[in-house]
Amino acid sequence: MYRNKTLAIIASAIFIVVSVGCKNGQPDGEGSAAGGDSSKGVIGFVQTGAESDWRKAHTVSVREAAAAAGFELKFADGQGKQENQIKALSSFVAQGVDAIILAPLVETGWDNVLEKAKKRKIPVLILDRQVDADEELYVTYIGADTYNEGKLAAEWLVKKVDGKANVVELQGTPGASPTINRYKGFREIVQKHPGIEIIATQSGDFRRSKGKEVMEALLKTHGDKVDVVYAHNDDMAIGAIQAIEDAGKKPGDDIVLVSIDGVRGAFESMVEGKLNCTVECNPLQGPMAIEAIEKILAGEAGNMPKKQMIKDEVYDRSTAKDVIESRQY
Ligand code: GYE
Repeated sequence: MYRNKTLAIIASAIFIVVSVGCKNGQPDGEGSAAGGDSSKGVIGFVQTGAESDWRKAHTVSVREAAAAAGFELKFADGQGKQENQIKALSSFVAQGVDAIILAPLVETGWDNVLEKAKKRKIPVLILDRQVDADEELYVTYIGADTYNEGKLAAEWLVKKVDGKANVVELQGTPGASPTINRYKGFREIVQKHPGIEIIATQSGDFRRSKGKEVMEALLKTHGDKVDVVYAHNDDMAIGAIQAIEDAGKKPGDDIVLVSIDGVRGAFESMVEGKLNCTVECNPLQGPMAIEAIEKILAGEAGNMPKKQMIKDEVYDRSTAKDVIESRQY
């Protein structure tokens, strides 16, 4: 009897742990709740992963804004795979959440799953990265003008190197809209300056470790020919800085580095003199996204523009020290 009772207590303890760890019968990372109550409604948020410091700040911003507004937020971590994101989105549709926020890993391949949401009349807001899909399938897109960020990085560089340099480029995740846009925007400016040559371009997947790895290989192949690193995000630039130092060179002086995001690590690197410039890309998109969801749920989706862009600034070594304390991410 005593033994049975003990077993029953152990069994119910295991049940509680399992049910807390797998809310709604889903494994962690594919739909775990993140606080807030559901009085206002339930939002399913499908995130790309946690590839960079920018991404971590983005996740926190959305979670906090949802909680502050009184929504329950169900969070799905795509872990860098589109198939995970598609599964999570389908599952949110099946659960009948009130609205979905999708930060799409790549641009294409969303039509089918967005159709499912539309059929169930669940509004979808595309956040941060863009989709290449029929505009009728989502309510609005909110994010940064990543094409312009590529242009701003190039304009800063042209001035810095006086129109003459060999550049190596560290691209973001292949097929992601900021990768495509930062690639194209940079070239729009650079092609007007024949003295600037992009001698190599390779993906570092927006990750610090991959940025370092790719930079090591590029330095082996191109050696002293490399004058400039253009990285599609700060994390890859920080990885490249390590590779440059390991190769016995001085980042920021022997090799100029320009990147995008404006995360704290980039400001620290600029203060140390190792990164030359970062173009801001604001990840604090939660308040804007949640405000839009509130409007959509209040029946005001019809008046909403299809694209809402956030404005960015350029920072370089000369201003880093003065602004670092005021940075929020
Ligand atoms: O630049 C990078 C992140 O989609 C704009 O994704 C975003 C990019 C950001 O991982 O750091």
